[in-house]
Formats: sequence, C-alpha cells, structure tokens
Amino acid sequence: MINNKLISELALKYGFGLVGFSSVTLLSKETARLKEWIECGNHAGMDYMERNLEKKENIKEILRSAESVISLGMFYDSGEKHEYKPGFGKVSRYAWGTDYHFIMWEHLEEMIDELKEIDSSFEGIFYVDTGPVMDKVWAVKSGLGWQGKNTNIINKESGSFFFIANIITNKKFEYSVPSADYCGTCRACIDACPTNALNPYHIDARKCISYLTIENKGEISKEFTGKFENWIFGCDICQDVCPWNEKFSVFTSEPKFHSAGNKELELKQVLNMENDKFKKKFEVSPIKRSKLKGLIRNAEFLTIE
Ligand code: B12
Ligand code: SF4
Ligand code: SF4
Repeated sequence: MINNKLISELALKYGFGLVGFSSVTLLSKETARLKEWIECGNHAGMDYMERNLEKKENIKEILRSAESVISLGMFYDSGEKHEYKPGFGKVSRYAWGTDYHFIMWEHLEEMIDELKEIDSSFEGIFYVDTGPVMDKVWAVKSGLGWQGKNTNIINKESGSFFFIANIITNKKFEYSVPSADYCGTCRACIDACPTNALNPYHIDARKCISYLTIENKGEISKEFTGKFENWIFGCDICQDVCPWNEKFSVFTSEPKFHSAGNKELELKQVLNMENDKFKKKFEVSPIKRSKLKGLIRNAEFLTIE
C-alpha cells in the first residue's frame, strides 16, 4: 500500500535525504507575489518565468487528479572547500560534478516505476527546477524547511545545500507540518552579498552573480566591476555564510556531486578554449548552460576586476 512510510523508505533508497507531503491547494498568494516580482523586473532576462503562471497557481492544470505533492530534497554538499588560487575563477558548489537534473530525473523515474508496480493506480508527475512548478513553495508546504532571508529553503537539521524535486500525485497522505522560520535577527546573507541583490526574503536577479554568470545572455554591467569575489559560474556566498550551513550541512551520499576538477577554472584556459573542448569538458556539467560564449564573458569580466 502506498503511504507515508513506503514513500519515505523509497525516497531514501533513491538518494533523497529529505521527504515531506502536502495537500494540493491553489497557490494564489504565492503566484500573486511572483507576478509582482516579475512586474518589478526582478526576473531580469529570464522570460520563461513569465510563462505558465496559471499552472503554477493551480497544479491540477498539470495533473487533473492531483491530491498531493511529495517534496524531496537531495543533498549536494560534498564537504570540499574552494581553494583561493590566483588566476582562477570559483564555480558554485552545485556545479562541481554532474548536472543534478540528470541524477534526479533518473532516480525519480525509477522511484515512480517502482510505485506503479506496487499500485498500478498510482499517478505521478515529477519536476526538478525546470517546469511550471514553484519548487520552493511546495518544499515549504511539505515541511522540508523554511524560506530564509536569502530566499533559499533551509532545513533546521541539514542546512540548505539540497536540490528540490516535487512529485504531483493522485494519492492522499498524512500531511507534514511546515517549519517555523529560524532566521531570527540574523542578516548574515544580506550583509555578505557583494552586489546587494538581497533584501530580507527578496532577491533581485538583475544583481545576483548567479544570474549574471549563468542565465544572463548579455554583457555584465560595469557597475559590478570588482564585486564578483572571483566567481566565474554561480555564487555560494549567501549560503556559505548562513549559520545553518556552517553548523549543520549534511554531506551528499552521491559521488557524482563531488568535484570533477571543476571547483575552480583557470581563466587563461577558459579564454583560450575552443568549442569542442568546452563541449567535451562540460558534457554532463551544469556549466554547459552558460555556453562557451558566456563562460568566456565571465572570465573576461574577472580579468578586468
Ligand atoms: C529563477 C530561479 C533562480 C533565479 C532567482 C533566484 C530566486 N531566489 O528565485 C537565480 C538565477 C538568481 C537563481 C539562483 C540560484 N538558484 Co535557483 N531557481 C530558480 C527557479 C527556476 C525559480 C524560483 C522562483 O520561482 N523565483 C521567483 C521568486 C519570486 O521566488 P522567491 O525569491 O522564492 O520569492 C518568494 C519570496 O519572495 C516570497 N516572499 C515574499 N515576501 C515574503 C515574506 C516572507 C516573510 C517570506 C518567508 C517569504 C516571502 O514570495 C515569493 C513567491 O513565493 C527555481 C526552480 C523552480 N522551478 O522553482 C530554482 C531554485 C530556487 N534554485 C536553486 C538553487 C540551488 C540556486 C542557487 C543556489 C544556484 C547557485 N549557487 O548559483 C542560486 C541561489 C541564489 C539565491 N540566493 O536564491 C534551488 C534552491 C534549493 C533550495 N534549497 O532552496 C531551486 C529550487 C532549484 C531546485 N529544484 O533545486 N535561481
Ligand atoms: S548568490 Fe551571491 S550574488 Fe546572488 S544573492 Fe546570494 S550572495 Fe548575492
Ligand atoms: S544567513 Fe541568517 S538571515 Fe540569511 S538565510 Fe541564513 S539564517 Fe537566515
């Protein structure tokens, strides 16, 4: 029988260290905030954020029979640290190994196949990052953690270095209790952000190094010169300074998240890289997303800093 216990066992078996359950509801308040965030231009050039708002609000538009959302978290902190090497740019830890989408999709497919074998009436559609689902909102509803002032989801026992997957399903469960907010008076993330992208519980992607080095298709504005703290792809500052990560970060059990030699990239090597070499080196890495053109732009920006 499909119940909380079985799902929790399977989640662990397939590498998800966090699991929680929420009942399907309309996300009217959250999508109103999302709309406002977009209307103020905070999504920068991420036009895809404007699409499918109706599905984000009502996930029954994705699965008519939806009753619950199973939220899952997969840890990716390998325990390794950045090294400070002159002439090298730092890569965000989420991109040190294999692209998390590939790893999580594979495990989710296997998990859903197993659930369908146990009960052929089980319906489940999963999303990780891409897709018309507000991953963080469901993770909070399912009790995986609270949304911190740095806007990431933080778990009191394990920090925030985990990716989120959500399975929309037709089955009912006992539902989780959302976590309290444990940010308190802390504002370490806000004070540490070198580009002032954060206000409590609010991010302006136009100023976020993660956006500027990954999603951004254009140039990097000169206003950020000298402020990148050597990040060439993504940024971990607002999570690295968070006391919940400093004290409680749980290390990943997935060897593919360990560094594949991509923790720091040599700027000279990036600037002289040919497309064939780029494609080969980053074939299964999240770094592929910026394309060679974007990575070279980032390296050039760091060399003028
Ligand atoms: C767009 C996007 C980005 C953008 C915008 C970041 C953001 N905070 O949204 C950019 C490119 C900057 C980005 C960066 C990163 N991302 Co990203 N990103 C997404 C994506 C695709 C959509 C998120 C979204 O809807 N944003 C829109 C805004 C409106 O959402 P929001 O900031 O959460 O806004 C809410 C709050 O402001 C809240 N709110 C408003 N007022 C108040 C008041 C209070 C008191 C509270 C509590 C809340 C609150 O309401 C809003 C709506 O719910 C999700 C995947 C997905 N499909 O959901 C991944 C996702 C959020 N990213 C993720 C990751 C890992 C990252 C990076 C760490 C990668 C990196 N190292 O470079 C950074 C972190 C930067 C940061 N500080 O957030 C993970 C986060 C996992 C986690 N544990 O939280 C996700 C969930 C992907 C995944 N499936 O694992 N990302
Ligand atoms: S990821 Fe970096 S730039 Fe973006 S909000 Fe966090 S500290 Fe600021
Ligand atoms: S650094 Fe402090 S304020 Fe920021 S998310 Fe962590 S606990 Fe919250």
